[in-house]
Amino acid sequence: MKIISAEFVKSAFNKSHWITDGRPEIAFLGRSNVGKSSLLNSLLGRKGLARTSNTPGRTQSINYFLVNGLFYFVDLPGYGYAKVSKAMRSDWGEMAREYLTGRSELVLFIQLVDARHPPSELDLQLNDWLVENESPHIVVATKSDKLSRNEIKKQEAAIGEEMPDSKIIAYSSSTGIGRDELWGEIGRSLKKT
Ligand SMILES: Nc1nc2c(ncn2[C@@H]2O[C@H](COP(=O)(O)OP(=O)(O)OP(=O)(O)O)[C@@H](O)[C@H]2O)c(=O)[nH]1
Ligand SMILES: [Mg+2]
Repeated sequence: MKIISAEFVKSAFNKSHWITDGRPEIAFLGRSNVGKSSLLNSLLGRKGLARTSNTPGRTQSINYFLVNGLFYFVDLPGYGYAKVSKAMRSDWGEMAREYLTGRSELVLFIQLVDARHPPSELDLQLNDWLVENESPHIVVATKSDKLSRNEIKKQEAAIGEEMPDSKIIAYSSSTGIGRDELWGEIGRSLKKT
């Protein structure tokens, strides 16, 4: 897809801030620090559009980015960041659940996992949830620039064994591996709307 425009629209801290113009949405989900905001920037070819950081928990709100005036990329806060308080962790659960179940605008869920490690318990829970709800989704194994080609193959197979009902794409926001393939999937999901 040719990116003609990509702009940050707003941050939502509660339901009353959610966007209501009905444009289709693509959501980025995954544990804190896995690389959601980086993936979004990499797909759009705009380095600093979504804020990224080495500090887990950078993205605390639901952030909307309008692409080509046609659809939204939705950057969600990460889960599983141990250092935030218990209350904040359950807030994530509630806010995410509410968002993920209540949005007919969502045409594709992009679940990120770290290509270097086996999926965590929370990764598997989210994946189960996506599969059970028959939510259109893709699993993106990111940071694969940290692995050799052989290791990528191995990890893809290992993740595939744990998430047998999901398509898996190896990705790197640093090198752009997997970018064309992922755009293909995004394009297809938008055509269905
Ligand atoms: N080498 C490498 N580093 C990456 C990649 N993607 C993200 N990173 C790094 O990982 C760190 C976290 O990236 P973010 O994009 O901020 O992660 P996030 O999932 O948005 O994190 P939260 O907003 O805290 O949930 C940053 O230091 C990024 O530079 C990648 O594909 N390769
Ligand atoms: Mg982020």
